[in-house]
Amino acid sequence: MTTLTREQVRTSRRISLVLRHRPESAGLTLDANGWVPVADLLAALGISRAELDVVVEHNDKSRFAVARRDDGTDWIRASQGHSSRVAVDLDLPPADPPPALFHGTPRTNLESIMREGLRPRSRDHVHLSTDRATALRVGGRRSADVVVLRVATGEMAAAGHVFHLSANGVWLTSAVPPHYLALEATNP
Ligand code: HQG
Repeated sequence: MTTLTREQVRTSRRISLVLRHRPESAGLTLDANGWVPVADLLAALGISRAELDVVVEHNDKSRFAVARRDDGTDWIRASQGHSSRVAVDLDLPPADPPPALFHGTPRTNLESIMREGLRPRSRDHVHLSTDRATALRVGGRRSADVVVLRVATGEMAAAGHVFHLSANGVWLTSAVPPHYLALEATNP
């Protein structure tokens, strides 16, 4: 994968902000499922289609999806990570999770999480990773002292909790009650 230049990373962050959290900051409105016309995004950000395509294609987590509609127009959305205040329905089908998934978080959150479970906080969903290394990286965005929790997703699904798999491989669910959580050893 090509590494993005600093300018391209800046553009990618701006697109994340607009498509997940603050569309109004660019004068845009997302449709009910989080999509905006590519042409509108380009105009709002003052970038070319070629510049956008590089950022979409080489994004380290494939955060954005582009889809062509029947009328020939291209639309773009963030595949996950939206703020709840933007009220986006990703319209993903329920999916059967693997028996266990992982969540990385700063150690300072541990006590509260073990007491009240994982909550989506300002986002629409709790985000779960398929492997410990990814969970460590996610938690590591915020702290050097990260813990990884193992989530008994198989048991949760059996108990009726609903899961979705985003287009870029992140597992999403509404909340995780504490009794499905176990602290993982952090060393590989
Ligand atoms: C914590 C990145 C105390 C939770 C990643 C996390 C991910 C609690 C923080 C995506 C808690 C929320 C999301 C409780 C949850 N008590 N703390 N009861 N429940 N927390 O950023 O999962 O780079 O909303 O552990 O790859 O860290 O943006 O969630 O630390 O997929 O594309 O509250 O963001 O993707 O933080 O990360 P976030 P997250 P991008």
